[in-house]
Amino acid sequence: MDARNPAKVVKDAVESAAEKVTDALTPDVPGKPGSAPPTVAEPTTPQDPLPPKPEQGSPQTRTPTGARTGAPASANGQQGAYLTTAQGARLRDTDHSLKAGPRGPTLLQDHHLREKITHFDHERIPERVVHARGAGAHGVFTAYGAAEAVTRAGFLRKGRTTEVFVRFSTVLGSRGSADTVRDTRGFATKFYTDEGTFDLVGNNMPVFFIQDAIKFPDIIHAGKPHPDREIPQAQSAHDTFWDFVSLHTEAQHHTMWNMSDRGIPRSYRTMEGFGVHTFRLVNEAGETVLAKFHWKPKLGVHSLVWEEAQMLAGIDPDFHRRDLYDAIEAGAFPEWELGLQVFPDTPEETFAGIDLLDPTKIVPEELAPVQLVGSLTLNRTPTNFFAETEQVAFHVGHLPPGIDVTNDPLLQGRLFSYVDTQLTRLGGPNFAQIPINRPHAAVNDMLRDGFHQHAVHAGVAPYRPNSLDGGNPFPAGDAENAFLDVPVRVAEAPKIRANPVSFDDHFSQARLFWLSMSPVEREHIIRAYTFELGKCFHQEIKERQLQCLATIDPVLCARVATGLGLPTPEPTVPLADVTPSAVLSQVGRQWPADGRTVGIVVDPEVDLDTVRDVRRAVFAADMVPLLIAPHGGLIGDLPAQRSFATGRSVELDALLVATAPAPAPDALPARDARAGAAPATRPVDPRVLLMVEECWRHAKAVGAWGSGVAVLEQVGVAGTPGVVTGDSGEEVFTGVHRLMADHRVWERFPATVG
Ligand code: HDE
Repeated sequence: MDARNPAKVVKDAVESAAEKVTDALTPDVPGKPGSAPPTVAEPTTPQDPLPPKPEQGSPQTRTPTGARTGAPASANGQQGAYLTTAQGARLRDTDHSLKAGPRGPTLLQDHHLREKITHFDHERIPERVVHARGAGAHGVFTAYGAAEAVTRAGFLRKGRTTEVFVRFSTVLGSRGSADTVRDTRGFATKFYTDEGTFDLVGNNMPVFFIQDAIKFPDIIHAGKPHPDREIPQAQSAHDTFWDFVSLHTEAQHHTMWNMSDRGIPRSYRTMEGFGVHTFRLVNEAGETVLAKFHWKPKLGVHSLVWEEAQMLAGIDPDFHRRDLYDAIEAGAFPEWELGLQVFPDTPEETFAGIDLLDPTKIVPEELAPVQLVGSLTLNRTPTNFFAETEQVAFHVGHLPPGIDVTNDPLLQGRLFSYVDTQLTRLGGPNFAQIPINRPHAAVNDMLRDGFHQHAVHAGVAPYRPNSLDGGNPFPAGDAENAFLDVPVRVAEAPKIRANPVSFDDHFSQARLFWLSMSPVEREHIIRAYTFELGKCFHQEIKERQLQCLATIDPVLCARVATGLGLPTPEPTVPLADVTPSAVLSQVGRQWPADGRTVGIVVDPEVDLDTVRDVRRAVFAADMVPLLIAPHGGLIGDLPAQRSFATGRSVELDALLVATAPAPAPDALPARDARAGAAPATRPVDPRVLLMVEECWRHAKAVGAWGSGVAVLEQVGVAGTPGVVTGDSGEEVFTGVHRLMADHRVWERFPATVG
C-alpha cells in the first residue's frame, strides 16, 4: 500500500490519467459554473481572481450615498492573488489550526481560526418572513414615452433607459423550498432612476387575499406550516389555510387565481406581473389620474401542469431560478412590457362600478385597456446571490416624483412594513447603503450613524435649519423636481375600524375569473381545489369551502364535492351576473418559444449528421437542445448533456426521439410499470419509454424520425395529436417547433366542463 497522503495519491492518479477529451466535452448549453473551465490538476501558480462570467452583472460601483466611484464592478469583493485575513494580511495556511504540536490542543491565540469560524457562524441573516425563496436578475428598462401625459416621472420619458434589478419569489416557502409549488409569485422591480429609486413590488396575480393590511399576519400565519409540526412546507393544501380563507371570504378571489394554472407558472419569464393596488400619477401640470401597473411577458403567460410541478419539486427544486439564469446565459433575455390601466381621479375612486381602492378586485382589460409604456429586458445574472438577491430591499414607499400612493388600506400598511422588516433582516437602518440598494440618484439626507454606517458624512450640521453647513441641504420645489405628496382631499368622516360597503362583495370577481377560463383551465381549477381540500384533515373545513364554491359556480362546486365525497351545497346568495374577461385565459393564442428546452434522445447508433443538423436548427430557433444518451460523455463527437439516469421529461418543453436505444447497462427494465408497453421486437431502454410517456401525458410536443418512430409506437402515442413523425429530422423539428407556439397540445387534456 502507498504510504503517502491518501488524498495526494488520488490526485496524482487523476492527473496522470487526464485525457484531452475535456475540451470536446465542454458543453455549449447554459449552466457553466465558473468563468473558465477548471483544470484536472489543482492550480498552484498564483493568479488574480477570475473575471465574472460574461452574463453576470453586479450592482454599479457607487458610494454608499449613490455617487459613481468608477471602480470596476469586479473589484467589489476581492483583489490580488493571495489569501488574506479580513484585514488584508497575507496568510500562509488556512488548512490547519495553530496547535501546541501536531497532537496538541488548539491555541486561543489563533486569530485566523477565530476570524474564520466567527464569521462563518454569522453568515446567515433572517430570511424574509414572506417571499423568502426568490431569484433575481439585473436588466434595463426603456420607456416608450406613452406615459408622459399622465406622469412627470422622468424614467417614463420617451427613450429614457434605466437600470433595474428584479427579484421573483414564492410567498409561503422557506428559502430552501421548491420553486414549483402552487403559490402566488412575487415580481418586485427596483428602478434605479435618477430622480430616486422606484420599487414596483408586485405579484404575478392582480388581486390579494385581504383588503386591509391588518389582516396580513392572519393570512400568512394560516398559509405557513402548522406551528406545532411545521408541516406542510411551501403550500396551501392544509387545514389552517382553508380554515382561514373559507371564513375570511374576501380571500376567495385570490384563492381562485392560486388554484388556477397561474399558481404554477412554467417560468418566471412566462408570468405576468401586477402592481395590484391603484396608484395615483401626477403630471407636469399637476393633473392626476389613478392607475394600475401591469407587466406583460413577451413570451406569453404559460404554466406547468400539476403533475409536472410536483415532480419538479423533487427532481429539480431550482427549476425556475435555473430557467432564469440559463435563459440569460444563453442570450434568450427575458422581456416584459410595462403597461398602465388609467382611470379618472374622481372623488369616488371607482371605475365602471369597481372600487379602485379594493385590492381584491381587478378592472377587466376589456373595460380599461392596458396601455404599454415601456419594455424591460433582464440581461445579467447576479454575481453573488447573497450580496444581491438576498440583500435587496424593496419598499412600496420608494417612489419617484410623478407616482404617489392611494388610500388602499392594504397599500397603506405596506408603507410601514417594508422599512420595518429590514431593520432586523438587514441589521439596522442603513440598508440603503448596501451595494444592491444604493440609489443611482444623488443622496443628501440628514440620516446619520447607526449599525453598518458606510458613508463618511462631512459637515457638522445634519439638521435644518442650519447656518454652520451653509444651510445645506436645501428643500427642493417644483422647479427642482421635488417629490409631490398629491394634496388629495380627505373626506370628513368619523375615526372608525371598518371597510367601505363596496368592499363587501367577495364572490362576483371569483365567478368572473371562473367564467373567463377555457374548458381545460376549468378542469385544472377543479382538480386543484379537489387536491388542496382533499389534503385537509377536517370535513368541516371542506364543507365550509364548498359553501364558498357554491356561491361562485354550481358546476365547480359539484365537481369538487364529488371529488371530496361530500354533498354539494346550494348557494346561499344568488350567483353574480358578470361578464367574462377573455384576456384572463392563457389558452388560444400563439407565442414565441424562445429559450425553451428540447430534448433529443440519441445513442451510439444514431445518425450523427442528422442530430447535428437538428441541434443547429434548435439553437437557430433560440432554444436549447439537450442530448439525452445512454451514458454521459461523448456520442460520436457530440457531448451528451443528460444520461438516461440523470435526465427526466419534466425539464423539457418538447422531446425528439432520434433512435430506439437498447436498454443501457444501468437500466432496470421493470423500473416503471407505466412505461411498460407491449413487448417490442427490439427492447427499448425503459427510461426512454417513460420519458416519451410523460411528455405525452403532460401535453408536450413529441417528434421522432428513423428508428425513433418505433419508440413512439411502442408507447402507443404515434399518430395522436401533437406527435410529429417523418423521415427528415429537421422537418420533424419544424413541426414540433410550430406546436410549441401553443405552449401545450391542449387536445390531450380531455375537458369535461364546458
Ligand atoms: Fe409584501 N412583504 N406585504 N406584498 N411583498 C414583503 O418585505 C407585506 C403584499 C411582496 O423580492 C416583506 O423585504 C405586508 C402585496 C413581494 O424582496 C414584508 C402586506 C403584494 C415581496 C412584506 C404585504 C406584496 C414582499 C418581507 C400587507 C403584491 C418580496 C421581506 C399589507 C402587490 C420582495 C421584505 C422581494 C415582501 C409585508 C402585501 C408583494 C414583510 C404587511 C399586496 C413581491 O415587509
